[in-house]
Amino acid sequence: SVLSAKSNIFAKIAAVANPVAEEPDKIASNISYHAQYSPHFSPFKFEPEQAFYATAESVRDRLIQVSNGMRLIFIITNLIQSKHTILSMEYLQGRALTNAVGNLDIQDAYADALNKLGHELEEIVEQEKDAALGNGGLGRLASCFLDSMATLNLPAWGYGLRYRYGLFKQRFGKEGQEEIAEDWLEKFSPWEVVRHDIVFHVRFFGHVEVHPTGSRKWVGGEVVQALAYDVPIPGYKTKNTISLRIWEAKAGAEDFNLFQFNDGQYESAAQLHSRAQQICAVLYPGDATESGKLLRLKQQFFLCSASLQLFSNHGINLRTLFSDLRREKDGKGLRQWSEFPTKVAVQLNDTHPTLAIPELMRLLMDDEGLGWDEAWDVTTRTISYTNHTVLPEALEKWSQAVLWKLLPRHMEIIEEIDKRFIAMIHTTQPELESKLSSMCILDDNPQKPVVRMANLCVVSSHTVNGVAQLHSDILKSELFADYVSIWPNKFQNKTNGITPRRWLRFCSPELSHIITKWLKTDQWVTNLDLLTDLRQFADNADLQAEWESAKMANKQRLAQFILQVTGISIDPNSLFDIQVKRIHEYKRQLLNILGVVYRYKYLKSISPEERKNTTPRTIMIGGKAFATYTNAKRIVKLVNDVGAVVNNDPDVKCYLKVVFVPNYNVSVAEKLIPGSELSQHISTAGMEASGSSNMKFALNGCLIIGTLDGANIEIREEIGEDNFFLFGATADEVPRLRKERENGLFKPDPRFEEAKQFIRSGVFGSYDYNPLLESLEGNSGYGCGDYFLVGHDFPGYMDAQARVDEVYKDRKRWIKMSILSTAGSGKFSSDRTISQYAKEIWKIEECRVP
Ligand code: HBZ
Repeated sequence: SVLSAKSNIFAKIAAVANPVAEEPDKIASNISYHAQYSPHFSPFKFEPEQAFYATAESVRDRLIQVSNGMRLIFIITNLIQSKHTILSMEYLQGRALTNAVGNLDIQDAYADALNKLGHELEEIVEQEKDAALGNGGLGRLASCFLDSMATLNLPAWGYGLRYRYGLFKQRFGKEGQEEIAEDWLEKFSPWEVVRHDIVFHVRFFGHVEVHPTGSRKWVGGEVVQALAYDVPIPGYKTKNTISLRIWEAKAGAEDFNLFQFNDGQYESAAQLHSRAQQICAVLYPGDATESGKLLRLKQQFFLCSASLQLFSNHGINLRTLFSDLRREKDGKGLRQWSEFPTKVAVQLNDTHPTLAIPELMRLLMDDEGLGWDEAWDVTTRTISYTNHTVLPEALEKWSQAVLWKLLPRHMEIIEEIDKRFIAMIHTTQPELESKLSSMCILDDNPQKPVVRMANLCVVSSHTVNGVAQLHSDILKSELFADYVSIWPNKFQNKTNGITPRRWLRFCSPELSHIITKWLKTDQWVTNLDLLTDLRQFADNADLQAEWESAKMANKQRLAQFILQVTGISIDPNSLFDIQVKRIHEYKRQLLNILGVVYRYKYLKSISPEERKNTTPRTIMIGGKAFATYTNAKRIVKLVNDVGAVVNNDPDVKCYLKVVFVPNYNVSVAEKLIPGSELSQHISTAGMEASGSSNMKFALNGCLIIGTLDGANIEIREEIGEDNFFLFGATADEVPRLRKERENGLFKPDPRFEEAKQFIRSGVFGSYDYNPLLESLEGNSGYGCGDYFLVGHDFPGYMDAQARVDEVYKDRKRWIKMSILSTAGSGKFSSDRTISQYAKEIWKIEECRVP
């Protein structure tokens, strides 16, 4: 009866005439309406900035309408019970306008409407600030997944935090990178819908009360409110619009101490408010201090607790729904709880939301009255975990002492999970007893007792997956090897993917039109495997000519952009060679720049005539270094210093340009990737879990120079080994090579020594690069010199680069390889990845809105 009453209300809502116009004239008047009635700007201003906000609000009307329609259908058809959830501390959404009008298929109408109002859509979209609520691949992957979940009509949402300051803005001073707070909400975000009807209480600190019945309750401490903001995520040409729900932390009016305020104690009066605000202030606050660590843990718990208390995709509280079901049936309510995992799936995006495990146990036991066994059964069938890294320093370990203080009830539950796991090993797998000290969850090392979050995830999840085949194999053979004999079927691979909408259809319209023309269908946008049909035309002169001119148009646009942001003029006829990603020693931007240094030295050493026979190159490197990662910052500085010398050297500047692309983010990637011809994915083998920009470049017809690491291996298999510039040690050779180095058996290539020496000679300025270069020699902080094997892979890298130079001279061959790269990229659609998660982990099917 509740549902039917609701249906009546919703039917009335749906009967209201469609408020969103279809024709450009009406859209233009809708945009003008928003400009005029916007509470944010003067109605007499309609500069590009105001035009952007008014356009976005007009598009948002439509998104809300589609979204409400979908909720209505779900409520009437009772599909509402399905709640499949990704919990992620990061989403790297970037800009939304192009994507929204593209997915809703109203791009042309909005472009015409804006024309009528004296603006160009391309110019207006540039006004939008990136939503940078993430820092790298993990966050961007979550955002690609949202696009695919909506496009595939899956009843699945993402949950995250509404950080005020997302990823920092990168600026350069004398000493190199400087970090500036990036306020993406400075004006406001036109996309989010604040849900004042969805507020939960999240507790911190306090203590556990034991009742005479033996039941336990977490009470006291400090309580903050979690307020939901929904960001609608439209699927491509479907009525399904899902949400990214981001939580904001706030304190209530009762937490404001009016007495103290009136007494002039303004700061202490608002203390609880300011403490609540700290929770969502910054993405990855520094964690070198104890207070930093506590804040990060608070953020993680805040996300888990708010999202799990809700269990609700569409505004109905699932816990209430289950309680009702329980009452309605014959008192054997427990039967319904066992059905819970068929309705709810929670995917943990790395270990950051691990606290969802004890929080779900707590809710089920302490609030719903389930016993341990039953709560454990429900929890372990609900939770699954994706690992994104094998780097030991990135595997989270939290201090037991801090956890006992912040979350005393959760620590009791974690202890109990660990105790039962150990008991299970003793009784069923005694042969593993010797491994228990590394397999168990609590590390009781008296110096520093910690909780190992990855172990907690493995023990408590029904499925654990890696993000590329090699990485998943390494998880099974190394990181989680000891668990495989207990749960051989728990471990899976889900090779990452990228959304073809943002990463080809919208960022490179010219190339997209050519593909559609030659395939005689645009179905590839949702069925990327169709790209294989391009293979048959790879030698066709007409396609090659069209392909080359589309790539050239993208290169020219990129050159314009580079000039605008750096003042450096680059030649679109040179080979555009790009490496963009977070700066990390394992990603080996240092290998790239050492190669550049050697190339520069070589170009200086040959005659002007000989230079004319070389392949002119523009090398672009971009990415942010974590604020406290000193060596990464030195690499950024080195790239900038090398660029400053090379780009102004009259002998070589026609043959070599080096650009550090500042403030790399999603919208910058959308300009760089379509204009790229060669991209570098050159990590030490075994260290890059997958990589996903490699897929974006390949999809855009860019050739890859790379190692056998992460998804490079699968990309090379798909596009053909002849179309991939391979070099470097393989993952299974790495341990032996490190050992050899340690034993002084490594003989460096003379070119490697020359490049280092050239930097030391001061050609690139007086900055002290010795600490950086020393990390490639002797004994670095990692235990053996050159832990990342830059020296070992250097000659192979230089030879592969020489092959690139040669092939580039043969235009037909290069273009053919470029077409084959795109043609072989079908596997790397996030639609494929998400279909596999849906089928093999979440066990859900599409819910198509009629
Ligand atoms: O996840 C990345 C991997 O490095 C990359 O290979 C993979 O393609 C991508 C998606 O699966 N991992 C990250 O981006 N990880 C983090 O950003 C991170 C953030 C905070 C941490 C640890 C890792 O505490």
